[in-house]
Amino acid sequence: MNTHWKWLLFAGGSAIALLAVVAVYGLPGVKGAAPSKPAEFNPHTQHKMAAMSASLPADMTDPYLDPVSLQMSHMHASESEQTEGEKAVRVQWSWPEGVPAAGELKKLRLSIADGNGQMIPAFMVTNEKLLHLIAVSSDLRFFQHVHPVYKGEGIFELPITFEQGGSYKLYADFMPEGMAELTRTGSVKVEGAFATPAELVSSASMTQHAEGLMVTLHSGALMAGMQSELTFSFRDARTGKPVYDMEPYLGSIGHVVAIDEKLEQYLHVHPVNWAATGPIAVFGVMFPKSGLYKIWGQFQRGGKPFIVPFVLEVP
Ligand SMILES: [Cu+2]
Repeated sequence: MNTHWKWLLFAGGSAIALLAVVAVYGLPGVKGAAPSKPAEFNPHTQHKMAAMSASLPADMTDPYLDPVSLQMSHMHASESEQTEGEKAVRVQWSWPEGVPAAGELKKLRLSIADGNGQMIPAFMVTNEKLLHLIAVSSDLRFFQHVHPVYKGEGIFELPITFEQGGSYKLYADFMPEGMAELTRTGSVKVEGAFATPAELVSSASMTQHAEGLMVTLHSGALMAGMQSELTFSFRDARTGKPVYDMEPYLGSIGHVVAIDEKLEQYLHVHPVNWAATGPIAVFGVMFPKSGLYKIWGQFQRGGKPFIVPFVLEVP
């Protein structure tokens, strides 16, 4: 029942967002001329239009992009939607071999317990893993997305190393059996040399080269609190041709993590067109607050996973 509500709310929110997009951008194909007949409501087209709103070139389309997959796309339960039992779930972060200094490999342990202090015995697989751990330096320069191994009895472990000294924030995404997917945070202070924290500035270009590809982030009309889309497009860097042989990374065409400069907002988003192999990967996002966000897109091609980071101002 709870899940149904979330879906209804999400579908409703999406519909409003799509209508807003139509209102702002108008209907494609009817520019400058009055339409001979009223535009029919076709959810398929409507959704494509939302993708097109992110000023996508004509050769960047995905015929498999449809509203069903939009609803199937993954959403984390926000704090307010969580049950009392979910809210009570705690992660204890510990370093059984000591806290690592820069460059040292040390074991990180996560112990996950419910509100009664009972270890949580079982977790569901999400995106091919039982637990996803994102670690970022406080200036968002360093980013890791790793998968601690389940040892049973609510305990996950992973040897991890941090390139530089400084403060790191840790985010664990996991789904205890019978609960929604939850995110819990921790932090670690890593001794050792660290460079002056880099100031976060908006990316000058929304195109980057990675693994022989030209990857472009199309963000369309973003606004805090509004459902919108981030679309990544992939071209061969030499020929400029759209690329159709992207490979699944952790079960879908890609993953996006977004964190704001104050490290208060955290989004882990899965693609709408999760089964696509290019030339675009579309992510439904809602930035909870305005501000400067760093966005890491994770993709794979030719057997090689890669990360493309961008920095975006969300009004
Ligand atoms: Cu992961």
